[in-house]
Amino acid sequence: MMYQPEIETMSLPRIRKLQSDRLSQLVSRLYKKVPFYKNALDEGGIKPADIRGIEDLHKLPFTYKSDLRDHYPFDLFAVPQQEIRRIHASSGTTGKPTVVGYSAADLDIFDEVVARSLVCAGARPGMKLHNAYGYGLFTGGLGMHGGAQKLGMAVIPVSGGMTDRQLMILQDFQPEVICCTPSYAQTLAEEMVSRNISLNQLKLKYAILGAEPWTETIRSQVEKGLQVKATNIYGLSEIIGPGVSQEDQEERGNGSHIWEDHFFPEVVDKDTGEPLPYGQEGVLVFTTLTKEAMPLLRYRTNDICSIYYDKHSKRTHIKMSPIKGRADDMLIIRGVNLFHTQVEVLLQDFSEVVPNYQLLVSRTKTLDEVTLKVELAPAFEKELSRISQDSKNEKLQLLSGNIQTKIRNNIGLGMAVQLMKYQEIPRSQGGKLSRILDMREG
Ligand code: DLL
Repeated sequence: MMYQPEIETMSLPRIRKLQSDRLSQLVSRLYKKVPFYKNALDEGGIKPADIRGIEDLHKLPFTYKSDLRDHYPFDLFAVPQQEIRRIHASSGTTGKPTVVGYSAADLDIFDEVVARSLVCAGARPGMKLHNAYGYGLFTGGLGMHGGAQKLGMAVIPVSGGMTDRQLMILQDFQPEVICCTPSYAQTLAEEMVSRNISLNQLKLKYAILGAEPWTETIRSQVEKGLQVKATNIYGLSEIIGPGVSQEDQEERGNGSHIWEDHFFPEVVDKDTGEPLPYGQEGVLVFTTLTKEAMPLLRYRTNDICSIYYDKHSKRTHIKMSPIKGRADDMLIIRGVNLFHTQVEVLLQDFSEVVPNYQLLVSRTKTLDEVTLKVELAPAFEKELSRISQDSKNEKLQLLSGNIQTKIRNNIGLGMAVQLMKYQEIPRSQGGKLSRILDMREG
C-alpha cells in the first residue's frame, strides 16, 4: 500500500517538471518576501528569472545553519506573522536555538509526508501508534502525531522517557507501531528482558526509528528485542521535521526514499560545495519546494550520505543512504576521519558484545587517542561466570584484541577497547543519545 500512489510512483520526467515549476515560483517569491534571499541573489548577480528550472538550482547560493541563527528568531519567515500556525525550535549545543515556522499549508504538507512515511514503514489506518518521540519544541512528537492522525491511526502520545509507563502502555494498549529514537528502542528492548515481559504480551509489528544515526547492528538488536520490522525515518526541523525521507519496510537496508516532490536533495563536496554524482558520499543539501512560511534554498544539513535512484524499488522517488554522521561531529584522529557509526556497524560481528558503546576521545601530550567502551552481552557474561578467572581473562583479552583488529583493518585506526559490564554505559532515557565523549581540552 502507498499513501499517495500517483505521487510516489510518478515518472522521473514528471517529477522534474513539478520540481522545476515549484522552484522557479519559489525563487520569485523568496526574492520578494525575504530580504536575506534578495540580498543573497543580488550579491550573486542572479535574477529570479534566471532560475527557469531545477537544472538552474546550482546557480543559487547555499543557506547555512548560521544564517538561521543570524536571523533569529523570525527574520527568514516569508509570510506575515498572522499566517504562522506553529513554531518549533531545535536546541543547538551552544547559544540560541534554531527556530522554524509553519503556515497552515505547511502543516498539511508535514502531515502528508509523515502519513506517506508511516505507510511506507508498514503502518496502516486503524492501527495504534505508540509515539515515544518527545513532544514540545522538538519536531519529532508533534510531527509524527499529525501524520498518524491524518492517516487514520490512533495516536498514543506517550512522548519520551518514563520507561515503566511506556512498557505498561505497550502491554496494555497493544499498539502495532512504535516510533522513537533507535537508542531508546534499545533501552525499551533491554528493559523488557530485565522485567521479564514476554514478547507475546506485545502486539508491536513495526518500529520507525530516527532523529539520530544508527546502523544494521542496532536494527538487528531492536528487531529481535521487540519483534518488529524496524525502518529508518529521517528529517530535520529546518526542512520540516521527521518525514523528509523514509525506508520501505520491504526494502530494509536499501536506503530511504526522499519525498522529492517537496524536498529537493543534492549531495555536495564538504569543502568545495560542488554537487557530487549520484552514489558519491558528501554533505546532504535540501531545497524546500513547497513550504510557505520558511522555505530554504540549498540548505546544508551537514549530514553525510549519498543519494541514488533504485530501479528495483516500487516507488520512483530518489533514495538516500543511511546518515553516516554529521560533518561537524566527525572525529579526526591522527589524520583518520571517524564517525561512530563506522565502529557501530563492525560490532555486529561480535555476539559477545551488545551495541551499547561510547567512543572516548582524549589527548595524551600531542596525540589524540580513542577508546571504545563497549558492553558485554548478558549471555556472554553468564558464560564467563562459569569459568575460572584465568580463562575468563584470556577470553576477554582475545575478544578485545579481535575487536581492535577488526577496527584497525576496516577503519585504519588503532583504538583501545575497554570491555564494560552489561548496563555500565549510559542509556537513552527517551531522546537522542550521544555516543562520543570528547575529553580533549579546548
Ligand atoms: O531529529 C527530526 C526527526 C524527528 C527525524 C524524529 C526523525 C524522527 P532535529 O532535531 O532538527 O530534527 O535534528 C535533525 O538529526 O540533521 C540529523 O543529523 C539527525 N537525524 C535525524 N534523523 C536521522 C536519521 C529531527 N534517521 C538532525 N539518521 C539531522 C541519522 C538523523 N540522523
